[in-house]
Amino acid sequence: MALLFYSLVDDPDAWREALARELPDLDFRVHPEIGDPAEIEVALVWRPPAGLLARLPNLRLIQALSAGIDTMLEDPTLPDVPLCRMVDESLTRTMVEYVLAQVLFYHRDLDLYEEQQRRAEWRLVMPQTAAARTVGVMGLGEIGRAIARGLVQAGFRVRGWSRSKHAIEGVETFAGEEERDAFLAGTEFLVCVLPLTRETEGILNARLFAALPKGAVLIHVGRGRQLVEPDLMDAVDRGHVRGAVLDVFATEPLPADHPFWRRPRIRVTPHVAGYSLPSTGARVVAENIRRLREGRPLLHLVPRGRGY
Ligand code: NDP
Ligand code: OXD
Repeated sequence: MALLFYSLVDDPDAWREALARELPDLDFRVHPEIGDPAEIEVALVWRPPAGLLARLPNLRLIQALSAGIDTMLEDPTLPDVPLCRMVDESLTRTMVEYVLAQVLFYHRDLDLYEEQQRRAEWRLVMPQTAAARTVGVMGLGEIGRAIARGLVQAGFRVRGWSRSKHAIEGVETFAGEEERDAFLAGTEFLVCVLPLTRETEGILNARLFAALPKGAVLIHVGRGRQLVEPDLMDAVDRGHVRGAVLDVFATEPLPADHPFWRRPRIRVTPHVAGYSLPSTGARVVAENIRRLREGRPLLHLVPRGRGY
């Protein structure tokens, strides 16, 4: 069986080695060295260019290297074969670490001290306890639930919002449009870990920022097009939003002349919040290939109509 690997961010050699340990007979081909397209049955991909997968006439499985599959679903030529997301312990763990690091950064007022340092200003701010802070997580899926649990363990008051209602120990949960403003009203630190869909595109907008308490912080690790960029800059400039850390952008890489790079109180990271290590991710991919071969149900199959 031949597999086609396409990614501009993942290391093909590391994935080849990790998959060879699981499936020694797998014919691992790295784009653009496809060979005979008719031999490719599995595509292991991160944001493949539109049209690439349609060139594989015998494709049986599209396995994403990512949790988000939004760009693939936007490809009108995407073959009608099973599409599976990445759900992997290293991806989840790195996301939890990233969000915890950012929440702790603002919780311990490190943004204020960065600004004070620029003015050589020595001024102490009494720290709050974590228990006095409320962190709200938008999206309670594989990753959002783990983030919420990690925040509970770190001592924060945690609430979460999703499409359907969830029960998570120690987390106050909200669901749907009707409960969104109630969720936002009590949220000091807002974490967005939603998938990009028609419903979530542009969700981080002026109306949402206005529903947050003054001085709220945004930690955005979902998808760039969920954010209405001018609305965030306006909310930050007015001081309604204290600061934002953005890991995802409508255009990636973020262009060098984009205002976010130099905007006070907006921090940028290059889509690094989460990543799937080949050592753990390959086990997930190999399991799905075994299931495909044996005709068993696939893991993390994306329902096409749902969009995530
Ligand atoms: P899941 O599909 O497991 O979870 C998605 C969650 O979002 C679910 O709780 C779902 O609700 C909720 N949701 C979807 N649509 C809506 C809506 N309209 N209103 C309210 N809630 C909604 O995804 P993951 O947790 O695995 O990943 C989430 C996203 O995180 C990815 O799609 C990707 O965009 C982003 N990501 C970013 C990374 C980075 O490095 N920055 C790395 C990994 C992921 P319900 O539970 O009711 O279905
Ligand atoms: C993902 C991502 O969705 O890396 O996994 O953004």
